[in-house]
Amino acid sequence: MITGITGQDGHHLTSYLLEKGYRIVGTVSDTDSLRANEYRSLHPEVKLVKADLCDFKSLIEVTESSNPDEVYNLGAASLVSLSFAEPEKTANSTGLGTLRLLEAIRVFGANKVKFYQASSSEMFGLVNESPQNELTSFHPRSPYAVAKTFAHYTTQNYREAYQMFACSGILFNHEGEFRRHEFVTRKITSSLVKIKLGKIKRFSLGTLTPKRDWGYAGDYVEAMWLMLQHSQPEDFVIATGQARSVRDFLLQAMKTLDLGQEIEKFVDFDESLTRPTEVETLVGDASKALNTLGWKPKTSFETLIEIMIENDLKIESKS
Ligand code: F7E
Repeated sequence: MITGITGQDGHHLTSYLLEKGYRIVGTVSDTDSLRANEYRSLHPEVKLVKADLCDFKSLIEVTESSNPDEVYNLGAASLVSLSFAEPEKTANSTGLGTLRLLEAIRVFGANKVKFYQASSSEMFGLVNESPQNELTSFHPRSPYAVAKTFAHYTTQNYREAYQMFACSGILFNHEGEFRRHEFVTRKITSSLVKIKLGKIKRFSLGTLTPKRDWGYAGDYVEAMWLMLQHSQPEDFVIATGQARSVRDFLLQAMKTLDLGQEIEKFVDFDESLTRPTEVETLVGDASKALNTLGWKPKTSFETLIEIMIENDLKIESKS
């Protein structure tokens, strides 16, 4: 069972698990939404069931009816910037939603179900060491990160209190062809592609200095699965170990599209795209995942950008 199945990671995880012969049930809050219909057209063999992380009854029902062996909790209000405008909604779905789901699983078979929680590098926030690993302390800097931290500790508590196989993957930024346009990487690749095709002349960004550890989402879903096949439930950092700034991403995307290296030609600064509290630099140390699970990222920063640009070129040339 996968919550948030119509999101970026849901798409990649679906393909990965179907290849392994899994039968998948995905939960969506609205079975008729555009995203649900898009998802269905790509994965018609997956059953979508209406359930909402903010509605405990629906989670009890879907857990009982689908009787899952593994649960991947990918559902969340995942836009950090939006969480400042909607802090309560974010805490409800991203934070309390995880608690509701764990409670539903506890009621219906705690001993059998393996639970994966999508934790986030945003929990490290104002970091006190670099790179960050599983022992680095958290200092969340947004309502989103606070909610994810609550969900992370709740998962740990259910593991310890009820001996559940519940673990968290602390995933650093991961991007790809299914990334939504609100996130900076997709905004950059799709806008530059539109510029290349002559559809727009310029676009706006917030601050270009923050650094992130950007990997490919297709590589990261393998780590989720590996965590649930491990002999015991443990938390793992999943990252590439390399930090690049938003500016680095922009320049590499411009290079890939042969658009030169003059950022000012295409990009305006927009103050409204900055955050009340920013996370300056995140970079992960995934050596525990390498040593314990044998996981390591396969896709380079340059290839990730190529994948995203190729995909945007296909979409934008058609429309
Ligand atoms: O921002 C800066 C922005 O929104 C990255 C989510 O998947 O990864 C993601 O969170 C950086 C920030 O991702 C724009 O200020 C500049 O410093 O793409 P983002 P994020 O906040 O790092 C973590 C691991 C998650 O868990 C989250 O769910 O880019 N930035 N200009 C901008 N960001 C956006 N969105 N839009 C801009 O115009």
